[in-house]
Amino acid sequence: MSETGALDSLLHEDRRFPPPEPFRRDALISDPAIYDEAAADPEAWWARWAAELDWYEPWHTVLEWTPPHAKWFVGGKLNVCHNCIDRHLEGPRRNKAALIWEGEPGDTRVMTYYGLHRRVAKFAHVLRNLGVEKGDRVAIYLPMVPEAAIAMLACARIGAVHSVVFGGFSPDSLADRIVDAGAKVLITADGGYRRGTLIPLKNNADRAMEHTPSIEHCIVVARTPSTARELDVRMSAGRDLWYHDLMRDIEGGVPCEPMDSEDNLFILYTSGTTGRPKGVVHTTGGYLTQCQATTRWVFDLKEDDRYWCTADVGWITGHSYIVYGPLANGATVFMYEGAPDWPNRGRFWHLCEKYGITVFYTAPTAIRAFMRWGEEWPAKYDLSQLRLLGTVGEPINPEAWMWYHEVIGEKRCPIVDTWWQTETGAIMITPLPGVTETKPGTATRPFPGIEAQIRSEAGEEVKAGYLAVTKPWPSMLRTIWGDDERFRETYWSKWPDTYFPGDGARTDDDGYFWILGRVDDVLNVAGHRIGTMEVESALVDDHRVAEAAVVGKKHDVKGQSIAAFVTLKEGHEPSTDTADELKQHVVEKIGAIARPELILFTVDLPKTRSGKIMRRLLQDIAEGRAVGDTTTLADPEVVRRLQQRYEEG
Ligand code: 6R9
Repeated sequence: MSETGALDSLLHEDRRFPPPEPFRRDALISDPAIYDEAAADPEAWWARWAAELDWYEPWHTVLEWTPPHAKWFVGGKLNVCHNCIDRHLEGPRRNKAALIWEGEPGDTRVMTYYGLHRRVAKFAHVLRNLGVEKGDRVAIYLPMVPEAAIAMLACARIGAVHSVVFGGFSPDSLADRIVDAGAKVLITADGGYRRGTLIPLKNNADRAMEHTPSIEHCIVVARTPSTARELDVRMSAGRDLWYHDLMRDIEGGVPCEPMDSEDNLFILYTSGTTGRPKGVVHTTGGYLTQCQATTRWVFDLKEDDRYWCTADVGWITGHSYIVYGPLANGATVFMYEGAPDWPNRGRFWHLCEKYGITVFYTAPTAIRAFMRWGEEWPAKYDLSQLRLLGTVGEPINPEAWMWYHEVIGEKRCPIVDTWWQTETGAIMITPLPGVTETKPGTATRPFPGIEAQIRSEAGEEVKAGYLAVTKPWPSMLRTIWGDDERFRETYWSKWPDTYFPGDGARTDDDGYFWILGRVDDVLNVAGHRIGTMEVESALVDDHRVAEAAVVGKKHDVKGQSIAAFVTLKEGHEPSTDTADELKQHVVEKIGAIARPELILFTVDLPKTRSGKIMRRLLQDIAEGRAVGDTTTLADPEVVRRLQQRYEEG
């Protein structure tokens, strides 16, 4: 189907799903009046949410807005760890499961709020003894084990700023992030499991630490059996310390550090349009307020739910919807270490049955993989405990939505398609499951208290154009770590005082938002954000490559895959081996998530007369479409040759 054909059919999607009556009856929110109430005075509205947290000192001003810088709950003091753990200890949640965890090999752990508190308070003490002070940065490079959450919360407890780096990133990517943040301590593990093999995290960390002078200590969690000799873990005396030794030797925990509402909570790196990832900075009071509010209402979270978000804690979804949002609500969070297809393609559904999961939050790319694996896998398991389903990370195509609704939700569960970003910190556009009539493929409406529009380049409100967030919101990023200019330039320069998220969108007759995907040079591969320039830099880093241009290519399961057009330097010949080596080079430079699926060698790249590579044309070629307007090209012949090569395979 042509691009416009696909769009038309999307916008004529007229299947509608009002909240199922039994769900609506029990939902926390079922009255649409809530939208008007919030819109009437968004600041007062958010202040009511903030008041649900424990504060050591109240704020004097809800919002100070000096665009593009916002401060929320100014003057207030609180601690995120206290709000996620300590305050639940008074009362029945003390013995409630906070974290239920299963490792890929099938090992399990359960931590009550009491047990989580004890570990976090002790580990916070460990960090402090190692000289970590309020405001210091701590890098976390862990698999999906409870210690990842423990480490994040321990940082929050003492006011250290964590920077979690996804365990799939390469040593180079880890080193770049550590250097940029100036982290003092690195927390990692000997290894982690992925589809039955061990990922050598400590070895990766060692390679990274060759380039990170700021690191004073590396704390290593023993995740794998001591018999896993293949990992060959080496501990450098003085620098490297085992987590279990430190925890055994420490006596007692430390109390929570009262933090200013605007003190930094964490940095999380994400891809942008340049080769260098940006450290998105989130602060304390506003972030936790919006995490708590959205987790409770979007997921209709109740005391006895078993909640599972399948993201990795290395991404924002893991930060806000595995750790901070659910724990702030005193929920029971299920956490799983491994892949959905190990040891077989029924693993997730087995886990849903085994743990009685009631609320399940995953990504469209996973849903498309499940569809492809077939209905027989979920059919083997009892999914009757599920009552609400969510998606995040990329637009969900209506077919995948319908499959999710029918096969996993058994037509009983509302689906919340949630649009948001690393930068927004928490959910922004989403149905409220007891209120909103959903349609497959749309994230529907802004959450109460959030204001968004679709705008033209010139800033007029239009039916199709760019998504814009028109009012500040509590969990918004405050800046880019060490680069406020880039913060202004990237998000606030398109229109005055308005946030530009980088997504295209359309609206329909109901005023619903249909998010169409990135309009900048950022790819979305299996829900992971990857900058085209990052991949291009990794490619030209190979001594044979003269120039590279990277584009996204439609992919049935991943949404997009990476296609790279590469010109080689004089004296190097294109070959399948070279293509494979270049793919591997990208994996080593960035990580497996950035592996190009296709490398096409070319003697020239299509450029404008001013020398800009025309990625749009390359994307047309990669996706096998008729090539668009070539009149601005310096040499239209280049495109013809490329297309020919592409068709020859
Ligand atoms: C939370 C997260 C953000 C980008 C965002 C957009 C895409 C996320 C979406 C969606 C359509 C949704 N995106 N959710 N597109 N519908 N429900 O994914 O953060 O990794 O920073 O990615 O993902 O393009 O701009 P992040």
